[in-house]
Amino acid sequence: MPHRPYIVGNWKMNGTRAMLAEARAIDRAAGRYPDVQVAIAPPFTLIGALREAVSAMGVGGQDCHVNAKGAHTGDVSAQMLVDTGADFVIVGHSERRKDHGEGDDLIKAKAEAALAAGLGIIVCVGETLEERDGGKAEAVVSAQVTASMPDADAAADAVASGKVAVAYEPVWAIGTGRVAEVADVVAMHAQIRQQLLALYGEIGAKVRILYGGSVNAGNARDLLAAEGVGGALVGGASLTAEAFLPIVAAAD
Ligand code: G2H
Repeated sequence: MPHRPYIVGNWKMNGTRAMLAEARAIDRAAGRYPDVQVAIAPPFTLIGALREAVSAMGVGGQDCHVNAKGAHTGDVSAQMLVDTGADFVIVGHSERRKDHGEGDDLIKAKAEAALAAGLGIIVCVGETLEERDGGKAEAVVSAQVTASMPDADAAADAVASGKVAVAYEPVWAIGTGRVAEVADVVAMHAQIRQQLLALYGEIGAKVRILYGGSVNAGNARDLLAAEGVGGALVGGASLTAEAFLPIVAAAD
């Protein structure tokens, strides 16, 4: 792996202040795994409180607007995420692509806005079941990487310092309990790596490529041991310390 493994909890639209206790428990344990980089992306409403509640792990947003400020009701900018204590932001999650009609151009603009604000980024890509069954998975993911990753001139410093990650999340594996075959994950990560090297040059080796989609305590060890897997983006199994910590331990 190019860097220490990166295990990121994506709480999605889950969590009130009562869940800060889980975050504290995760944080205390994360301190025992210094070789693993642990982070949680809670809903916007909890970022500030989470930042104050934890010390060993990173805190991130799940989305940001492309603009720094303005008349965009309900949106949050990358600068606002920084201001509230976030270190990174997830962009292009398939739930944003599907539920909010986000396309690659917008995702790329968000990624570049986040980097300009000083945030790390996790750019999500992944094919639908129909695309995989139709033999198009590689082409779909390739097109997403090409069109949604930030340009080299916008991203070089962040890439070189390990602040850029890609999450390969097959849409059909998200929240379904269905996990991709390890061999398919390895093949897709290798393809993404080649694209990153072509895009950023040799520093493209520093981009961590995470797997996401129904990662849990039972499958994490095999997935994280697979060639080219630099960590995991974890949804449902990140909501409690009991579920999340075995995944952190599996990365150690
Ligand atoms: C994929 C993943 C986290 P889950 O969306 O990004 O969620 O682990 O629940 O499939």
